[in-house]
Amino acid sequence: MKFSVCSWIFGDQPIEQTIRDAASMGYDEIEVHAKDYNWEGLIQLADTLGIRIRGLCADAGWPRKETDLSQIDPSMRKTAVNYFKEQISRAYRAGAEYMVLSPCAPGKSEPEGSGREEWEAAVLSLQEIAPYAEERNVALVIEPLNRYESCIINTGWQALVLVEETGHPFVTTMLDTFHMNIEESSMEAPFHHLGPALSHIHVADTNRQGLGYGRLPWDAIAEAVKATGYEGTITVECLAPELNIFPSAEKKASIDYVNEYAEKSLEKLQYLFRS
Ligand code: LER
Ligand code: MN
Repeated sequence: MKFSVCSWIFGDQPIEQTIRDAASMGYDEIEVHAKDYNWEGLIQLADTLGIRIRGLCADAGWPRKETDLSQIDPSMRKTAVNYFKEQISRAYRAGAEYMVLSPCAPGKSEPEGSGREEWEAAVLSLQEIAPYAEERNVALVIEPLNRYESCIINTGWQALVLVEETGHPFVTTMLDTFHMNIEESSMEAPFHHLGPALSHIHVADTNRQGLGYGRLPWDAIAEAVKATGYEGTITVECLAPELNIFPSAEKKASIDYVNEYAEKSLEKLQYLFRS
């Protein structure tokens, strides 16, 4: 099992600093946001520090329609398909093996069409970008997001149906414990249900803080993951608490929270999976 951390949780901190910090914390890998970076330079830096950029996380978000593969407007959907081809090119230039993405632009919680239309548009778009990803050896990992972030795929089961309908070996799926806590009726069953179709995992606690800072049953989750035989990467994706409007004795910057969660979550993962 490899452990990694998402770069986007560190906000506007320079990516080079984030790679250095993740390496010194002891992470095996870093999942980098698919921004317009100098990828050759980042690969070199990561190599020097002994950390690997094995995957990217797509740079997309509502209301940027050009980043929405579930667009029911055909010409806008075409723009989104081209946008994602560029995202895949970035993954290729980064030497990444996978890219996490949601075919419904994150934050699009209401469909513009019937919902079914968005689903069909998403399948078409994935079928169009999958061969492009295959040529570049980048697996597309569909992430189910909670209802406030996606209007078409909220659960592992729905993601699996979408993957099956898309029918391309380079389109796979994953689970994120933060979204699971909102949408799934069990924190264990989806791991068993996806089984070999599970190709990635994101982790954060109930409040999206570090592992152990909320109420998720980490021992049971780890047992479920082990039982599937999953041996891929687990990526930490935790966020700082919302800004508190009440005066507090403790004035701590968001980046300090994120660094603390990233460190403590890695310790927890090592304890759960390696001890
Ligand atoms: C968004 O909530 C999320 O979980 C990310 O992995 C995708 O941007
Ligand atoms: Mn996630």
